[in-house]
Amino acid sequence: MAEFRAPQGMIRLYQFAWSPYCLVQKRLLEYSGAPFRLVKVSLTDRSKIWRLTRERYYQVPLLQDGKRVVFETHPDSQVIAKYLDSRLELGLFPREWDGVQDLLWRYFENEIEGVAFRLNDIHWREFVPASERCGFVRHKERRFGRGCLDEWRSQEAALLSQLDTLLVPVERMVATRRFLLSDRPFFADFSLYGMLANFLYTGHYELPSRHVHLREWYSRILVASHTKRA
Ligand SMILES: N[C@@H](CCC(=O)N[C@@H](CS)C(=O)NCC(=O)O)C(=O)O
Repeated sequence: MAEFRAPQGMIRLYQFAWSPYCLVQKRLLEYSGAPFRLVKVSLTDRSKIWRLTRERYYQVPLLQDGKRVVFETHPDSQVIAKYLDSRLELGLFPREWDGVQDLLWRYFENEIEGVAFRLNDIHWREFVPASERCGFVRHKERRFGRGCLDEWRSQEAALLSQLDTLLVPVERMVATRRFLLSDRPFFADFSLYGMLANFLYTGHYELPSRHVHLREWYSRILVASHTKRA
């Protein structure tokens, strides 16, 4: 686990508001009921993260808990969530679902995220601060090619239909359960929530109307709060 000593203080989540991966951890912290603080991170200047991790990481989210600094170690790791799960006893990774949850969060944080963030990014001018717009476009075009943002706008209908199809297995999962795997949320529920909260961030979109159980699940996970089990 990537862990270094840092100044005293409560749980801090270093993030920017529409990041799907930050939305996962923010909802998870809200669910836990533990006091925490959000620390806004610039899209382009990651020097704060770089310094806190002694030049080992520059992505968000990053968690600081008193003297501990916790961050991911590879693209599909869940170091922060597992740390919070054990620290706050949330029961998000029950042994009987080991492996299944790994498959689910990989699907959510790659397949679903890949379509959802493109749809949200179509509306980038509405949420990227003016001072960061150049850095934002530069970052996207370096990764996805020149003109990618306009290209995604031209593909909006196809991307929405792709997302609708990618959510069919999820709709079937929550057709018979209150949450994805059980009557209470596990980590996979928060993982999916973050990807969909990013998609819904600007208010331009709604969850597909035919996925009625998914829409009910979303209103449940949005307000779920942890109750200590006897
Ligand atoms: N697997 C990581 C992914 C984190 C990630 O990709 N964060 C993005 C923001 S959504 C980031 O900071 N990308 C690097 C950059 O913006 O320079 C996680 O779950 O935390």
